[in-house]
Amino acid sequence: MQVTVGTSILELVEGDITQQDTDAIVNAANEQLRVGGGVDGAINRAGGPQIQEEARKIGYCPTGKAVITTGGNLKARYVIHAVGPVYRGGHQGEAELLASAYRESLKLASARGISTIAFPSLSTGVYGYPVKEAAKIALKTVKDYLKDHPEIKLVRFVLFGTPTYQTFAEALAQV
Ligand code: AR6
Repeated sequence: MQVTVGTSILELVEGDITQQDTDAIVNAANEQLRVGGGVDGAINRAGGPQIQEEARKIGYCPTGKAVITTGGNLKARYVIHAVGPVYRGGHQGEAELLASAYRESLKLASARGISTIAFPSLSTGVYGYPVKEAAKIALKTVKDYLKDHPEIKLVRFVLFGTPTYQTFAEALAQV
């Protein structure tokens, strides 16, 4: 599923983010930038140890922010490590922190001349954010950014499994 925002494309696909050929893929990281499970584990396994070596040198990334490393052996040249919030019921600033994690990743892409980028659904695995709410925030934040930043030509959400894909597809129809 695809929509255009200005001159850019916003796309939803079901699949595995480690296989994407965008300039950058985004990792759902933790503040310590230590390899965990979920999409983080998959990206580090597929990309090799260089990613973690660079991440270790950076050392820390606060929730709502993002840092960038090599893509190692991945098709993508870069991995942007975004730290989404742990969901604690929705009244601890989670929505703004989730939006910020997407926005900061996009800002980093713009600054580095990255024009195509793939995101997973940040915070909706181990960090427990309800997918329906997270999808609306993710899509609105990306759409708003693309309106002002035509240098980003493609944002692809790579959703793991049909239920997550469907939830994003429904949210895209609403935002
Ligand atoms: N491609 C795309 N999406 C994936 C893949 C994949 N290969 N594998 C899993 N997902 P999570 P979080 C989906 O838990 O909630 C780690 O331990 C998954 O189904 O990876 O932000 C980190 O180190 C879900 O929809 O990230 C942190 O400590 C989405 O990716 C913590 O988990 C995000 O799930 C971050 O938790």
